[in-house]
Amino acid sequence: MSLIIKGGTVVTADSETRADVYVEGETIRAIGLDLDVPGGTRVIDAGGCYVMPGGIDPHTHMELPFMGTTASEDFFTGTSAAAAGGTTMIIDFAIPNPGQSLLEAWHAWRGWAEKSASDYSLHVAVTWWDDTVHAEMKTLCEEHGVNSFKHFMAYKGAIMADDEVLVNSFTRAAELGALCTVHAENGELVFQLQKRIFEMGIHGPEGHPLSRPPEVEGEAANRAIRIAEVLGTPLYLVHTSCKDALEAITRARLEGQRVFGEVLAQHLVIDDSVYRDPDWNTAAHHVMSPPFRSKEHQEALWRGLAAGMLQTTATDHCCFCTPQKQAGLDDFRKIPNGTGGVEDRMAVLWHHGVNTGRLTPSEFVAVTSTNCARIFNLYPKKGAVAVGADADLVVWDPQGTRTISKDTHHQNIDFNIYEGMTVQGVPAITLSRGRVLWADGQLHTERGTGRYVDRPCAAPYWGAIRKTNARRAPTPVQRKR
Ligand code: URQ
Ligand code: ZN
Ligand code: ZN
Repeated sequence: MSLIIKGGTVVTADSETRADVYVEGETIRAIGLDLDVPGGTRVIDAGGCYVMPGGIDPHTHMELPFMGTTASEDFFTGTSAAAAGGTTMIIDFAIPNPGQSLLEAWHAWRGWAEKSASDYSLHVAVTWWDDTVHAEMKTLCEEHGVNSFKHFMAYKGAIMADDEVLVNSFTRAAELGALCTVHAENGELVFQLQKRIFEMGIHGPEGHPLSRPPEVEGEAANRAIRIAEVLGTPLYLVHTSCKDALEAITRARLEGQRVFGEVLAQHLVIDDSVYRDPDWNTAAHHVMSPPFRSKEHQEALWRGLAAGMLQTTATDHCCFCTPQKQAGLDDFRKIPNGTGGVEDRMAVLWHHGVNTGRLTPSEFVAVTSTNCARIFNLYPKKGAVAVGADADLVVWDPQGTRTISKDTHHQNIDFNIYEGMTVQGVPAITLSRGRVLWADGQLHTERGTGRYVDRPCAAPYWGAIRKTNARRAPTPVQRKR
């Protein structure tokens, strides 16, 4: 099957060009004007629109078992909602319980993800340590296309990685040429502050942000960065939510350390006033970690994103419906942490980023797709409008508008954190490897058409670990007896 996307402006991370895009089967075959295409080629009219790489969301948790329940969005409904929003690939997480085989967890998540409607890959979390973890990290890298290992520095008593796990895992990842990623919050501080806040009689969702202030994230971000620096491991900080963590990333990057930062779309536009909403359910639906911050942090995050100190945007899509959130009715510590957003990320970033002048269309492509593809070694198969790349494309209508609502979204959750937000700039058509998943305001997704995407180690984008490699190997002092 062949199709040509005609009349659009192709936007890549580097340029904007008036050009048509010809797709044969699953692959982009030609880009240019006056292309000579076979008879019977399907024509997609992109007049007045941009043609961009499909979004890649490097941080989702479809059907995650967590805090005594399971996230309500599964891999089919989640990748379908993603397509409705212009995102054509997700990177989710296989998260073993402490003591559980990493390989076993990876296989379990692979099974759940089979139903995906678009392509996916899996980070693997290191939640404990012994020789089997050391061995399985190598197997995952060499035989299962894993090049990134996640470490939760929060969630004490559950999946928290302490310094011993961090040092062992970062060391192993450096040997394997893999990237380490961290959820940077000091889990011990959170645990103690939660207890202290609860004992002060604060039991509602307003207690959540009080127990994890920006300093708690800043400390962990800096600690992870310093450990990675000493061990020579490239590091990626997920959901950077505050100035404290951004400053740690900026310092490291300016000193030549290979550190990457991710910011969630929601942390850029929603502030912590949500936790004082008089409606318990509304406040609880915003309980996620790190929490929403005061407005000053948002402007700093926008500047960090535009300045290239933060490279990717994500959603941490981890949905819990109202009855699930109500597990914490009497104790905010029991509210399952997570929000939705996989469908809204691109439009929210275009409206608040491009329409305001904070981001150019090319920078938008970089932070929603291309940078992620380069960091996780998917480029140029993914994250590119280039001959030979997968035809993961979005025809973006900069004039189209949408008012975001739980009543009209395609996400399997009974709440939307962007409820009532009207955005200008929406996906008109979304294609995954040449297959139309979204058009005319309708989903055309099918269970199981998504594929697992291998991510080889030693991504060229990580480059030499400049600062650490500069350290000379220590030598013993020769002493006379
Ligand atoms: O911490 C995460 O990234 C997972 C458990 C989703 N929940 C959240 O609050 N961010
Ligand atoms: Zn996290
Ligand atoms: Zn997460």
